[in-house]
Amino acid sequence: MRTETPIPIRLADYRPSDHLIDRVALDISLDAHATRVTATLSLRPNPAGRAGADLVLDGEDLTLLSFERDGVALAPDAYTVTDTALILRYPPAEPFTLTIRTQVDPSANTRLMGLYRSNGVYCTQCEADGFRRITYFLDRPDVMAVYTTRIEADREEAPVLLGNGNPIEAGDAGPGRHFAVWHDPHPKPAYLFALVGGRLDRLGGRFTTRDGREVDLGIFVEPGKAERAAYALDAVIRSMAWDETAFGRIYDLDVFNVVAVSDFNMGAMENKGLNIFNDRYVLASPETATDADYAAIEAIIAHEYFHNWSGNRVTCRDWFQLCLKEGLTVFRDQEFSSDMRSRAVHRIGEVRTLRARQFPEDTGPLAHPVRPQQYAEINNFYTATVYEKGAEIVRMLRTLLGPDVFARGMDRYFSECDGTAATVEDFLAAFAAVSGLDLTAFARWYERPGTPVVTVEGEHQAAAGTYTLRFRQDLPSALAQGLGRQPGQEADATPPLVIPVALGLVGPEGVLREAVSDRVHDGVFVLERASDTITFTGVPVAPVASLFRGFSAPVRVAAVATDADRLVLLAHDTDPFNRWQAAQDVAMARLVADARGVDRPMDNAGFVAALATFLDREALSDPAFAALVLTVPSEGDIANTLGQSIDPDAIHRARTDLRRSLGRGLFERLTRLREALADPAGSRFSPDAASAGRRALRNVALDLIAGADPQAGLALAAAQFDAATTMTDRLAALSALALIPGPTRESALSAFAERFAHEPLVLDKWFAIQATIPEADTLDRVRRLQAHPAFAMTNPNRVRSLVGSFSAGNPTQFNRADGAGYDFLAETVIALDPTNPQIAAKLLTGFGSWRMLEPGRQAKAAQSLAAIGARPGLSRDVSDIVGRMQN
Ligand code: 0A1
Ligand code: ZN
Repeated sequence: MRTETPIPIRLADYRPSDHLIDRVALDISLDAHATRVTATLSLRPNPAGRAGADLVLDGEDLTLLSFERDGVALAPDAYTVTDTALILRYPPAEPFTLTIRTQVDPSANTRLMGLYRSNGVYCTQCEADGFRRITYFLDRPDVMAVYTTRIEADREEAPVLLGNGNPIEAGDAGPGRHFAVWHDPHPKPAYLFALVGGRLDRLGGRFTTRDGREVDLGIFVEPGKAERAAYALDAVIRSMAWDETAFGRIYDLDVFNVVAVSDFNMGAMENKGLNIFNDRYVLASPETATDADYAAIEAIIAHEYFHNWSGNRVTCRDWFQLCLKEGLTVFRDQEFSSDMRSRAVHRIGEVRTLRARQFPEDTGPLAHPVRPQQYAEINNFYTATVYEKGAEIVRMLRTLLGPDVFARGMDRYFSECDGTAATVEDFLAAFAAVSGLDLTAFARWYERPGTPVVTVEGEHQAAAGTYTLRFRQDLPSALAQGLGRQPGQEADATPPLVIPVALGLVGPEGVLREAVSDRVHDGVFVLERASDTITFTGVPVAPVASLFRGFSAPVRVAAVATDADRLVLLAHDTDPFNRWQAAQDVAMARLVADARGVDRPMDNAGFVAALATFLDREALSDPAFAALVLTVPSEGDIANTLGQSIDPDAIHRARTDLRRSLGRGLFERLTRLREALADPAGSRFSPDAASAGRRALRNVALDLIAGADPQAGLALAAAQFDAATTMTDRLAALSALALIPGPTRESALSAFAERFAHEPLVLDKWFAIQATIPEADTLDRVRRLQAHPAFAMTNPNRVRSLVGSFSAGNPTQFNRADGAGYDFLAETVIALDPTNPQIAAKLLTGFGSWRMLEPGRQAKAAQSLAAIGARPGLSRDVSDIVGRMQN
């Protein structure tokens, strides 16, 4: 029998809190097993709430030691303690003070929510609802208070004591103990509370804000690793400067600290003035971190810093508004990275991530609106839809309004909503006010799940010199069927979305600049109806339409195009995104045909010739872009394009065939390119985008060479593996070797493990590479690796790199026809659920696309899901996902 489905919380039921908390004074005495917390809360009834209502404070896994009101111990019959709350009956109608003493055991906290210990360091994680695991509180984001925190600890065990805001006092606290007091003047919700206590090294820096504030910067890491924090510190400084110029946002405290911990459920957390990070997004050195790691550190440091305004100064009224801070902050960090690196290359990366993670989510059983209407467990909504599609909505808004009006709208939002807990409506109201536009129809993007499909048909009228484009928008078919509609009916039955279509026409010689339409402004046509037609004049030759330039809307495009059309775009379009897309489309046409088992394989000669011309012209001037053009779509991309009756083995064969064919066709060129792109002897490592681009192209070339001729690939990869001076090159070589069975691979894997035996973050890469080998004995290998001394089920990074890589990154072996991959994931989810339900639920989303599979595999996946669902005592996190997955 399945565990009961948890009761959902609904947006429609939102009510303001009956009470408010203005000030919080915390006194926290750290102890490994018995940490004591005294919370003094200044409360008052909320005029917007219900007068005379009971005060219900949230609490979880707390031991209540004492409870006073206005300095007087409360009689036991004045309050009730339950598993989830402390309830004060008949609270005063005037402001009052509660003093609550609780005790918690940080060492027993394996969920990593609330106060816990990571490698002996005390740290906290309170978003979304972890503060209630520290003390009883109104743990909801619309209750905002000013916090003063006194932290006391053993001086030896925790010489560093950090809190939110600015440090105001420190000193001795009896034999062997010391204390620090932190005060945060900015009112904040409890989810932004943080403290850290531990033995940590500090890399310090300074930043002077535009308004003259001298900010002390500190990156705190495990002892001995401070030099690995240099890139993160540099990224903090660049983020602070960028937010001043790009968004006019200035930092507002005297201190900004970042702490790296090794046990963390997510990437990082934007606690006010005290960001806490998963150490993989802080620590970097050329020997241990890849170029992708450096880029991720830069992006996540920026993301958390940018939250200081989009999230902290303006926070969310309730958790349904999560996209208000997350979508906007992802948009802001994407803009930052685009300014720091190549905008075109970055945009392609953003879209690849969106399509790889968000599109499948939006197509499967876990689909939800960017602003959900209900949830059973909010921790399950930190999703690609809320983050990545949320960012696309903000981007569309900028495309629709233009950069200047958009900037004015952002300013208005920040000034109107500063210090408040806001909603998506507040956000849109700021843009409506500055633009004079009615954004009601645009707001549907927040409410409608599913990736829309836009069908486009073009027709050239040679005699008139005109070109017509007919557009239609539809709900994705699965959703439409869910609503009981027939294909084709959707368009009329559903209010349309507002879809910005950035577009242009391209002829055989280049972009047709004379082609104009009165429906296209600044290169953008706005599709606001279910269907619409636009006409260009000044089109003497049959053109190719370049549609959704820069991926101007998160939709799937259905348009008929020939290889020849696509190759015109690759050669002549001015939009780099669509040039890349054109090459991907040509590749995908072949992959899909092959995976579907067409009788006659498509000819690749024209494609190879076009790629050769492209490489000759551009590979050396923009290697990062060339690397993307040459990258064969992933097995996941192919599955998403096929959409149903997926056979992962057929997809793998198709991709292997195309890799081989392109590698053979371009073999000499790729070999020459690798030589031309080699670092000059003695050159120093730089993580900048240009150097990373050269490494990327060299390593894509290696992959194609190995695909064409495994023996040649083996020799090149083995040599690169031995000679590598960067983790990027060493890992690329190891990845190439991992695809070629035999003793060279095994000895390279051993050498790597030995060299990095004391570098857990590097061993994560080693776990991941092995978990993604597309061979029949990989599952056995993964099971063996679970017993490796460096593996630990208690550490989220280890679990993700071994088990998560297997389920999310190894389509043929996770989806083994015998169902053994599914059984393994189910076992792991069940084993992890009691200690860390959040990570267990995340792993379980590996089943997210199970309904797309061919019937045999679907049946096996359904069995495994049923086995999980039948376990008694599942967490809310896991039962929520398993329940939605089975619907
Ligand atoms: N707000 C963070 C994400 C985050 C959410 C929940 C967490 O709990 C474990 C941790 C972090 C961000 O967007 O970076
Ligand atoms: Zn965020």
